[in-house]
Order: sequence, then structure tokens, then C-alpha cells
Amino acid sequence: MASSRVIVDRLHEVVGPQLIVDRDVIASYTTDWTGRFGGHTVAVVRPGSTEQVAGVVLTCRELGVALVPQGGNTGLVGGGVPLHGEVVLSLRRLQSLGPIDALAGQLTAGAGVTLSALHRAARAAGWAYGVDLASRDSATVGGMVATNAGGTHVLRYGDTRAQLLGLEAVLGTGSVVSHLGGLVKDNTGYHLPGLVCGSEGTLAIVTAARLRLVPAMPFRTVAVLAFPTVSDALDASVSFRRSLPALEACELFLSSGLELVCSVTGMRSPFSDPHPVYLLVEMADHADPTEALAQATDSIDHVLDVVVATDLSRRAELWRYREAHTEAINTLGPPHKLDVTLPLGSLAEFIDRVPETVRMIAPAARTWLFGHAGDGNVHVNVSGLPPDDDQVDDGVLRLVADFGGSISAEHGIGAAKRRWLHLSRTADEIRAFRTLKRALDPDGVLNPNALLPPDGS
Ligand code: 2HG
Ligand code: ZN
Repeated sequence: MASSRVIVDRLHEVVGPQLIVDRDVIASYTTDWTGRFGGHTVAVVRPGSTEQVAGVVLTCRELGVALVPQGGNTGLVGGGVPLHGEVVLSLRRLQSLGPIDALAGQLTAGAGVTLSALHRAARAAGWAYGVDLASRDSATVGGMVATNAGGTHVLRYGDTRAQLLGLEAVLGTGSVVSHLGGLVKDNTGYHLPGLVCGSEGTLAIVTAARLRLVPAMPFRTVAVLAFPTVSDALDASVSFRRSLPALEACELFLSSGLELVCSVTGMRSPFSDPHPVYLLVEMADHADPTEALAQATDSIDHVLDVVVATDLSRRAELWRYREAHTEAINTLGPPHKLDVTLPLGSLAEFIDRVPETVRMIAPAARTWLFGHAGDGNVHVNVSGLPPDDDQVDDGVLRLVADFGGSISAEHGIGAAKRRWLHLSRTADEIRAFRTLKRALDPDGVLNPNALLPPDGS
């Protein structure tokens, strides 16, 4: 491999002053959001065009140095930070957005466009974008495509892959593949967008995406319902999904999580008495959905209490009880994050069993459970563990596999879960993954620490 000096000089030829070597500036690119994963790099490069991205890839390939693509650095599985000295390729400067095709309801967005900017652009054109997540102000289109981001609206609009009509990306060979025409029906061979989406930067670097928009819904109602058990809350979630076509989100959290959120944020609980389990439900429609939600709630058993909000600021407050879980848990030190999906029929039993599984392995650790009840995705967070002790991860992921679940629902495999990929994928599938990797990134330049288990394992 070339010396650091040569790497820096050659990359400087490609991106000029957008090459960063200043240690203080670099620090924000080399550690992940949780503080659990991080390493060092010789340089961060911030290309301003697809051609420059291709130039960076070609240079790295020629010099035999690996790179880690990075968007908003909101990833939670160590897949977007350099762990072993890789060059960091930040896509944040690829900010082009639109124009919106208001007839088709589509737009093309550069990899560095944030989710919030995308929402604003769609709204300004009378449309909406179907994916939403708590890190919307920092998460970028490139990162969301690379990880097939899910979030809170999956039950209505699907994940990022379901919004993706086309893609521009740079392969590990340095060649650019671009298919951004946005034809809804287009059966002309392999669906590269579908393949690259969720590949976590291991096959190609996303530089732009053609995205489907959804109708804007002018009326919204949010409610938080309290239940005695997880099982009651999940029954309610099924009933809402069956009876309410305008259901946009159905989120679960527990009394311990709400208490922590309130103590960290200074918010007051929405209820005068604590309850074991909460479900946050959001409806969005062309007419006021409040009455439909009230009727659906009346037909549900075991509802202990309800708060409802229709105006923007109160709705945002109710959402904050759920969305602030991530930052509240982080105040306890870097957590272990196990984002998993279970078959809906096993979700309640899984949630009941996880704390005991954790306690058996690490009696002093604390388990936090919350997530997207509508699609079976629960975020198991464990605080009070050393960052590199993964016995709890092992115990919880094996429990997931025993229940027929997936070890990653929406955050990806990254570096954190690669050694457990075999719990969710067969040996033949992993071999096929490696064959694809070799074809699109023959020299292993792209994100070498993410997704695929280390060679030989
Ligand atoms: C969420 O649903 C995010 O809020 C983050 O996916 C989950 O912090 C987590 O574990
Ligand atoms: Zn989530």
C-alpha cells in the first residue's frame, strides 16, 4: 500500500481543497453517532461531483487503499466510519435536488441531500416523501439508500427500496452506472438500484437517487395509548392496521423508556399515572382522521388511557416521547444497539424474554425496548456494557434467530453484526453475496468492514 503522503497527494489532485487532514475536523468523521465505533483515517475527501467520486475510487483502487463512504454519519452499526485507517469519502457536498416532476410525482436527489431538505422540497411541490426517521436533519439520501433506511412510515409506504426508481452510483471499479429516467415500468434487466440499496456501500457508492413521491396529506392526528401489556398493545396495532387505511405510524415504547426520556429532556409525561406500555399512532388523510381513530380505539380492549393531538406543536411533542429514546439512552454511555425484526406472532414473547436474556449474561446492564410495532421491528438497546464485549449481542441475536426473526431490520449489518450474518442468511446466500462483491468491487476498495463476515468465517 502507498504511504500516507502519497495517498494524500494523489487524492488532493482529485478533490483539491476538499481534502481534510486537520485532526480536529477529521474527528467528527471518524467516530459514529453513538460513540461506540470509531477509528482513524489518513484523510477525509469531500468530492463535489460524481466525476470526482469516481476519481477518488479510481485513485484508491490504484493505490491499494480502502475507503469508507459516509453520508450524515447517523449510522448505528459502525458501517460509516473508518475502523482501520480507510479514507473517508464524505458525500455531503452532493446537494443537487430536483427539479420535481410534478406529473409523475418524482425527483432526483443528490446523495448529500438531507431527509429534511427532501421533505421540504416534496412539500413545496404539493407532494410528500414516504420515508421518515428521527435523524431526518442529518441523515442523507445516499446513506438512506445505502442502508435501505426504514423508519416510522414503513407500514404505509414501505422502506427506501420501495421509493427507489433509479440510481446513479460509482462501482468499486470506478465506473459510473446511471439510470435516473424514472420510468415506473422498466423491465430491462438486472435491477441495480434494488441491489445497491441496502448493500451498505460495499458494492457501489450512491451519488444520486430517483425517488418516488407520495400524496401530501393535509390532516394529521397523533395519539398515544397506554396498555397493561406488550401483547395488548400489539393486538391493538394489528387492529389499527386492519381497520385504518390512513394509518401512517404505529410505534411502541415502555414505561422505563418514557421515564428516561422525561428525565433527560425535562418533558412531563403525557399521562398523570405511569403505565406499562405505550403505542403512538399517527393517522394522515385528506380529511380529518380523528373521528376514525376514536372509533377504532373504542373497539380495542385494555386501553388504560389515551392522549390525542391534532395541532402541529402538540403532535411534535407526542412524537418526541418516542423519538427522543435514542438520545436519552446515549446519555448513559455508548449503548449496544440490536435493531431486529420478529414475526409479528412472536414479537410480544420476544420482548418479554429479552430483558431476562440480557440479565443472565450481564446482570448490571439495562435493557431498553422500543420500535416500530406496525412492522415487527424492535430496537433492543443495552446500556452499561463495555463497547467491545459482545456476549449480550450474541445472546440476543441468537434469541432473534430462534424466533425466526432477522438480526437487522433497518440499520444494516455494518461492522457490528457481520459475524452473526449467518443467523439470518444461509451459507449459499453469503457465497452469492461474495461473488457479487468480487464482480462490482474486485479489489475490495469499498467499505471493507461492513456487512460481509471477515474472510474465512
Ligand atoms: C429509531 O427508530 C431509530 O428511533 C433509532 O431507528 C433506534 O436508537 C435506536 O436504536
Ligand atoms: Zn427505527
